[in-house]
Amino acid sequence: MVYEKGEEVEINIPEVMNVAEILIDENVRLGKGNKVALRCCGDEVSGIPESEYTYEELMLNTNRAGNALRNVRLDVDDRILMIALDTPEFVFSFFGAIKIGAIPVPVNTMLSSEEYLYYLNDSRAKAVIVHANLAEKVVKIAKKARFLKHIIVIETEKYAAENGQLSLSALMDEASDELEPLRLSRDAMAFWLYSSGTTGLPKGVVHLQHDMLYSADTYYRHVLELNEADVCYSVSKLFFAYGLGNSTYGPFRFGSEVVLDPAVPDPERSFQIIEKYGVTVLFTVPPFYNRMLAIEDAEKRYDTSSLRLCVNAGEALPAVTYQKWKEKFGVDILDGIGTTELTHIFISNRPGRIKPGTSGIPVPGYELKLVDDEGNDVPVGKPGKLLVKGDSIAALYWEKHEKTKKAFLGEWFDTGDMYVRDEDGFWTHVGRADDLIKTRGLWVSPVEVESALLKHPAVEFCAVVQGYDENRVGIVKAFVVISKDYTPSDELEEELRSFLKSSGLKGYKIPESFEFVDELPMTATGKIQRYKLRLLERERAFGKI
Ligand code: 3UK
Repeated sequence: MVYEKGEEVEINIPEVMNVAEILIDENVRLGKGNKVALRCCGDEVSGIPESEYTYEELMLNTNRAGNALRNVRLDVDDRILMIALDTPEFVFSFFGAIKIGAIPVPVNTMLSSEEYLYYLNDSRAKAVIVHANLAEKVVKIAKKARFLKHIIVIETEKYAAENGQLSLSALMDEASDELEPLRLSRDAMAFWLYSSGTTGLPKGVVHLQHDMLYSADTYYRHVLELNEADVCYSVSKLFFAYGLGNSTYGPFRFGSEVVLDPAVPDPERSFQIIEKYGVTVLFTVPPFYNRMLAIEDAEKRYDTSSLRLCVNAGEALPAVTYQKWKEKFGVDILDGIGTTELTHIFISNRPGRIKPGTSGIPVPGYELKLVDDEGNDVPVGKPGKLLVKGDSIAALYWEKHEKTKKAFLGEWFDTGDMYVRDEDGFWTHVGRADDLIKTRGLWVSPVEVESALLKHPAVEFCAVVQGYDENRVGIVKAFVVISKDYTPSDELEEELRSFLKSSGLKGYKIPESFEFVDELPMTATGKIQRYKLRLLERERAFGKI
């Protein structure tokens, strides 16, 4: 049976607590109030200035934000949707909300009004905190948001609050900077994140007070060994579980410094940020490491000598990317797998113990198990579905009882990932057990792409699966059986792409690769067997398992 327990470590979580107090105020109490906690690079496009805050200023602003929310009658357990760019205001309001027991729910800043309406109603949010340049998307649907009372706007130098909206900075100016954090059970609800699946609507992942602390005291303490000298910079944004840890609770737990960048990610800009702020730990995803590697002479043009470690998550890091990066910049990339439900990373390579192409070994404080479809143990060397146990697992999917029962199995969580463990104890990701596709760090459901494709007269049948580009980075791949009146050609491929685009499908969901085939693998009942195509693509990119 494949079962492994990570190193046992002591994790001290109080029975009664407020996680914002532990992560932020504790630094001031320990005499680190004058140390820089946050720097924001600023962004001209949205009119966000450069800024800098010490731990004491972070604490006081968090208190102000908490009081500001209370002053508009937000209180314990009230959900607050956050559509905010990576700025200090994000951090103040996220932890300010937690300080009064309210529940911040950060979501992707690039979604549509309709998607925000779903999140507002599903979470029953009483307020939304939104950057002024994005507020229009909320205003459009505000009347349909059944529980929404306040639109609180983060103003910038270019964008102001409009009629009927509240200004976060105005509310904070009027609010006291003293706040006694509301201490609750270690098992009280603290924050939510949303996660999508192959079918159905996104699921609210309900996290508890102790979850961030558990991740900080396992992964960030024992794998990254963050300390006061570290300067953390995450290209992945705060609204992703990955970015949230990298740019808040991970570094805050150890009094490190964080660099926030509100702008759209750009590899040249990332090198400038590393040099300017002396970044010591860089966090990003495989496609972005490849974009950084493609910048010519970056290793000569920029001083990256401050980097002591780089971290990869979101998708498997190809061994070639690891090697190229190490040759060019002389620093390791630690690949590790995390999920929104686990809060953060639970299998990871360790400094000095890296096997490129694998996710590494269990993080201290976590246990791993591989099972087959029936839940039976699988033998060593064979792929199985990964279950994980550890105290940062979310409590449930909000009001999605059936999905909750399938994924949260007592102390274990079913990740939906397929893994193999080798004799050296390293764990390799070999794909998803479901049909979900990951590309550019984002999820794509094959069903959505297939139904859009099927509307084109040339498409008889199709199957959309996880594919890989020449760097072994995840892409969307479409297998298409075309109708009699059409012949396969590059033009047809282009036509399908523009057809999908005009149907309103988001750019990252449009297949990067098309393959025209005579038939698709089918079950006896006529169901397309996507998993066979998925395995084929994997073997083409990585060879046989
Ligand atoms: C996949 C990986 C191979 C895997 C995340 C770090 O990505 C994060 O969370 P999501 O909920 O997605 C989770 C799923 O993504 N995955 C993530 N990392 C890797 N596959 N190698 C990897 N290194 O399918 C997993 O189930 O968006 C990452 C920290 C917190 C996170 N939430």
